[in-house]
Amino acid sequence: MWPRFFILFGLILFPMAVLAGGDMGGRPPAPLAPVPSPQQIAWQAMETIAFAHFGMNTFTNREWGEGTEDPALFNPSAFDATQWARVLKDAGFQMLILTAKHHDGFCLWPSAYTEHSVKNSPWKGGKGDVVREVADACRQAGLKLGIYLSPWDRHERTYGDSPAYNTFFQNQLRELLSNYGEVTEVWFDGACGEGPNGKRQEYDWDAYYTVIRNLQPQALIFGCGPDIRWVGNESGVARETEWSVQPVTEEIRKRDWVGHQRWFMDGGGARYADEAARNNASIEFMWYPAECDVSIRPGWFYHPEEDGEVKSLEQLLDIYYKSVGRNGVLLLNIPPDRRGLIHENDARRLLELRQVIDATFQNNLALNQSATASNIRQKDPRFGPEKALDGDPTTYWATEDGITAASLVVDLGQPTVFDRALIQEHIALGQRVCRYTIEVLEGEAWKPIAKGTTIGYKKLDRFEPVTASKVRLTIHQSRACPLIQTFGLYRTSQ
Ligand code: FUL
Repeated sequence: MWPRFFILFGLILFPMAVLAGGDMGGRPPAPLAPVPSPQQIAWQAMETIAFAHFGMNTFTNREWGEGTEDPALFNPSAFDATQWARVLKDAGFQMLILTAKHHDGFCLWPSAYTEHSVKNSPWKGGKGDVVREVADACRQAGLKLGIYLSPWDRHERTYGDSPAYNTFFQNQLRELLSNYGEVTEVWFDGACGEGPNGKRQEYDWDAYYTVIRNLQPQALIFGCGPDIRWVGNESGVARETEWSVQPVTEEIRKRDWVGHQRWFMDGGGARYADEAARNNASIEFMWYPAECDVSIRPGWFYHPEEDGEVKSLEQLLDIYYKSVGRNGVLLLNIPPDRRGLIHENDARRLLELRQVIDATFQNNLALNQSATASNIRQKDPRFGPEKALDGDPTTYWATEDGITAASLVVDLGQPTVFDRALIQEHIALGQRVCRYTIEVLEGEAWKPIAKGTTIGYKKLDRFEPVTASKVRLTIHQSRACPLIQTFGLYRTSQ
């Protein structure tokens, strides 16, 4: 009887159960559309990206060039892309986005389609290629490469003559996307002016996207593009409510990127479902995460008079908490100087920033502590609350389908001091949480220490140091059953 049962179980019932969707347990939650692509997930996990505004403006001490500058002015005295890569890598960046061409049209690579480039500069006798050296240095240091190519070009004669300029622009894109290895992000700026003949350029965005998708299918397109959105300001700060789930607006459909930018400046990123989805079930949504750009100095380009105006550690930390800590990616600009180096002041500040971030988040006080939850998906330990504390990004605490309010209690075992909390959703299956609270148990009563709305990839909360042994995370509202990948508690060293 028993041996026969084991044979029946082993050969038939167990495989059937596995095939049915779980190893004797419940089914994993279904994805909640829209979900990110694998490239969008990897991009978000970079958390901090460096931006380098370098070009003609570096030598003319301007922010926007006219396009009439003499290429002879471009002449860095000690250009060294390996120094950039070393500093940025040590500062924890995962990618560098370089301004291959800014609005003045001067190209940092020897483009075959214009004379306005490094090839007519004295630097390296006209044989230099900044894009090549930066691409090589990044690859060697293990940094990804992104390219900023300004659609607005104040030098190019064909600008404003739409079809001719569109061909020119696609040719430049082809050069950059064919000759420098893998490009992970293509950054399209929204600034745009009149052409020399007074006409306005009609950009052929779809043709540009086709070039990118053909040559670098894994690359993400920022800004005037479908994959990553501008957060809506240039201070590096996301909103307290920041959805990666966004309505596909008329502006996006029509490629009206100016109107689209206005939407985000007006707070579009916060408005996902609150107004749109609930009032209009037929609305279409897309995964559209926010990138938060800001410069470490007042200007985007290097100006010697700003050497003393590098943002303070406190300012940069605040930006970090308000970008990475609010479901955004931080794109921090560090403009190389006239030598062609990252200035010492900027390099020092970047390292200080990284040291504080690492020191703060290296020791998760909730890691592998015991936990209980008000609801566990089909009572299956694979979805238990301890999965939010195991440090494993592939596992998460999940509730039953239809349970959109629930709480998790961590038992730290002893009174513990902390002043930072970290929450992550398992975004591969969609962004869900709309509202949450974190509380500590004081005597018999739960006392709130942080409240928030969206979580998404990562939410960081700062509060005064508190001592507690029991901490509760309550999800009050969620688009579907919440999937909490990480709940962490930390103490700053300061
Ligand atoms: C803006 C540009 O006009 C600035 O010069 C800078 O490149 C910034 C990142 O984007 O729109």
